Amino acid sequence: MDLFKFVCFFKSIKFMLNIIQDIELRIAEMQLIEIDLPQHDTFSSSVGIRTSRRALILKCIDIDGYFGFGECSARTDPFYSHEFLDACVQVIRDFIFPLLMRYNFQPFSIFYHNLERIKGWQFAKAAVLDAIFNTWQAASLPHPLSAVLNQQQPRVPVGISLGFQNSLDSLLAIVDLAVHQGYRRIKLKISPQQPLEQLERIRTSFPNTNLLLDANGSFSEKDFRYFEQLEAQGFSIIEQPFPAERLDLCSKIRQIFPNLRICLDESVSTLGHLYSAIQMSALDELNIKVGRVGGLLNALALTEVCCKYEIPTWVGGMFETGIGRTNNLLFAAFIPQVIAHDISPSIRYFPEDITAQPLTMDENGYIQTPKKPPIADEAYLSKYKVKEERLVVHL
Ligand code: OSB
Ligand code: MG
Repeated sequence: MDLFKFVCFFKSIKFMLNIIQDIELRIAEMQLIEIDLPQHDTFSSSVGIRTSRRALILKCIDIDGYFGFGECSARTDPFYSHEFLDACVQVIRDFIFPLLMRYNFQPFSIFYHNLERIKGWQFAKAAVLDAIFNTWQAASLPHPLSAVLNQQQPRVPVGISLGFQNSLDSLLAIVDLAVHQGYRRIKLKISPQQPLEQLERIRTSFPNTNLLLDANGSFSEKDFRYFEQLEAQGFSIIEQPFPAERLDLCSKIRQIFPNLRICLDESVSTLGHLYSAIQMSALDELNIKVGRVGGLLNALALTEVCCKYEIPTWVGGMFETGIGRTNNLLFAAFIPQVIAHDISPSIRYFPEDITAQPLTMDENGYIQTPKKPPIADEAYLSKYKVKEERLVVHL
């Protein structure tokens, strides 16, 4: 399909790393603010059901008083990945923050290198790094994205991810609404229990809509018949059909059903995972979530590899608040030739978002690229705050 033709404009991240590696860390405090933000709707997928978003917002303050925000986008349970919010708080408090204190007032690269000693915990690391980078930007120091040579796009094309619905009628209705709102792609959560006739009805009712199916790893080798039917119905892409580590099954269905593209999500949280998936011919596309892959620098490195291998990539979401979504948008604005990123406007998720300026989408399915990193509205933060912990550097 022509739409998937991908042109690579990405320039080496080595240039960017050179610029930021010598920036000295000057951290005075890291605040861990847990909020519970009511959602508009219940969101249901193979991963679980949720009516409010418990989120962890990080505020990093430097010794001159400049500050920046990051969001830890892990869920509160270990049903998407092993990481969950309370455990991330513990990892940040007991392991990442002590490293920060130890390597404070030294070049960033020393801290970043030592961060590798902590195995995994990508969501926790990503949140800390985002907060640090945004603090640099506030202090007029280079942000990793300001040092990337790609052109920043003025607006970002977006799509919506829709959870399970109780009936075919309500599924048809919400897809219709999303199409009319202008979303450039509709992602539907699926599982082996979902009747294929329902998906066929959606496919034939919206013949010109970009539809993506996301299974969150819920299928197994017993379900190959299901994929045969999806391919026959004209579906062209499925996200994370099998559990994260079953790249073997992804390779297999790519051989059996060449018209069904495989997009990976949960399978790839490191560069090593991506290289393994490429070697096994297990993917056609990659959904990059900055949190899942351990932060912006890894996300850029993965983007670069995908460009090299001509694997289309786009930015995924975890139902973030305006903080995480603004950070995601700023990253997405540097990826060219994308059909849509999984980043919806604030109104889709929460009646009240915690950023001062809610993110809005135009009728063509674009969100304007934010001018600056996100700032949380302190009044909203305290309104929805359930817990707060301050980690202070002893100067
Ligand atoms: O698999 O992409 C996923 C949300 C939580 C956990 C996993 C996923 C998702 C989404 C939401 O699909 C996308 C969004 O933030 O709009
Ligand atoms: Mg997914």
